[in-house]
Formats: sequence, C-alpha cells, structure tokens
Amino acid sequence: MIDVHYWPTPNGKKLTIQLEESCIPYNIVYCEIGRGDQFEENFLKISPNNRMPAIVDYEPRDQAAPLAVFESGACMMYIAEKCGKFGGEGLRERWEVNQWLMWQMANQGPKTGERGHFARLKDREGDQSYALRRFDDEIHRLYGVMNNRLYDRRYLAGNHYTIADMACYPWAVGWEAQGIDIDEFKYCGRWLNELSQRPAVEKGMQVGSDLTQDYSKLSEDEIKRVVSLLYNQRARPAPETGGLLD
Ligand SMILES: N[C@@H](CCC(=O)N[C@@H](CS)C(=O)NCC(=O)O)C(=O)O
Repeated sequence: MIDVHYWPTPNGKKLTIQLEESCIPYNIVYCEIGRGDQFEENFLKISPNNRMPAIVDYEPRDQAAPLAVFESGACMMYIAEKCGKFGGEGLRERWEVNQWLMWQMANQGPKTGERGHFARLKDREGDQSYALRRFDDEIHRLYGVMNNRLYDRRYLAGNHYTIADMACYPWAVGWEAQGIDIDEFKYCGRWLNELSQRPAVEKGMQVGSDLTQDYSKLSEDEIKRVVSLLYNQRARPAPETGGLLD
C-alpha cells in the first residue's frame, strides 16, 4: 500500500493518474495546503520542502522500512520503477521520458504556477503587468514546445504513453484558465483529447475534486489567512544545537 499525501492540485493529480493507471493500491492522506498541513512536523519528515504531493511506500521492494519520496517527479519515477510500467522501454525511450519529466518539473509546472500566483494577486498588490506578461509569454512558449513535440509523435516520449504525459496532462488541461487558445496548439489539443478519454486519467483527476476551494468565494479574512500562509513563506530556522557544528 502506498500513502499519497495529497491535495487536488495539478501536482497531486499526476500521482493519482499514475496510480490509477498502474493499479497499485493507494490510500489518500489529505494534506490541506490552505490550512497549513504542509508545515506539520510529521509531514516535513517526509517532504522537507513543505510541499505536497509526497508518498510513503509501506511495501518497498527491499522489504525494509517504509520508504518516503517527495517531489512529484521523483514520486512518479519511484512508482514507475516499482511497477515496471510507464517509465519508458529501453535506454533511449527511458531518457526521453526522463527529459520530458524534468521539462515538466522545471518549466511547465513552476511557470504555470507562478502565472496563477500573479494573476490571483492582480488588484491586491499593485501593478502586476510585467509579471503577468512575463509568465503569459512563457506559458505560451511552453505550449509551443509541447505542440512541436506532439506534431509527429503520439506521446511526449514517442510511441508510448508514459509518466511524462501523466505529469504534463493535469497542467495542460487547464489551458483555458491559463489564457491559452488551444486551437493555436492543435497537436497538443489532439493529445489532450486522447488522454482525457482514458478511464484512469478521468478517475485520477477526480480524486478529491469535491475539496477544491474556489478562492473567489472566500471572505476577505479567509483570503488574508490563506495569503499569509502560502504567499509569504521564508526559511524555517534549523535547530541551534545537536548538529554537525557542535
Ligand atoms: N516541485 C514540487 C511542487 C509541489 C507544489 O508546489 N505543491 C504545492 C501545491 S501544487 C504545495 O504543496 N503548496 C504548499 C505551499 O505553497 O505551502 C512537486 O512537483 O512536487
């Protein structure tokens, strides 16, 4: 059994899609980020970056203690290795998968996330026009990268559906809210359409969907609380004593 520390965001849904596709039994442990669960000591022991998702495998292959993994991309590589599926077949395809997974983790995910951040701040923190232009352009560029890749390939890594597709899908499916016209990226649109018809994708995307918070419906006080939790994070101090400097 694998515990998935999860909240229904695109990063979380990467893992529920993969687990549904892989038929591995899993248990959802909700990590409500708007409430601050990501700062709990027990959570930080498995995910020191105070971000979800993270997993704990209670039946690791080495049959030793439960094994925890944080960072969605690393979790996906771990699950792919565990079930021997979706990580690419053979040396070359495996490295195509790894590259596109890293591309997602370093580009599509963070840039889209930052765009959302500045779009939500619009009208609250003064003029955000440069930040919005910067991230709108970046996101447009990134859809172009995927579109060019998918123009003559069925999937991001080539002929096979892999964790690279599962990682990119939950972000790309939000194209409309990201200000993208998908007709401009028709190869990407075809791929989105194909993936959306997979029952496991549909099921993975639904996990916890009743819990998603519509921030536009929060009161001013609730917004202030969430903003102070999520938007003004600074370093957590390390312990003063007991470490390697003693
Ligand atoms: N690179 C990380 C990013 C994870 C991430 O940003 N998670 C967000 C939700 S999508 C989170 O936990 N936010 C909590 C916070 O900002 O304190 C991954 O892919 O796992």
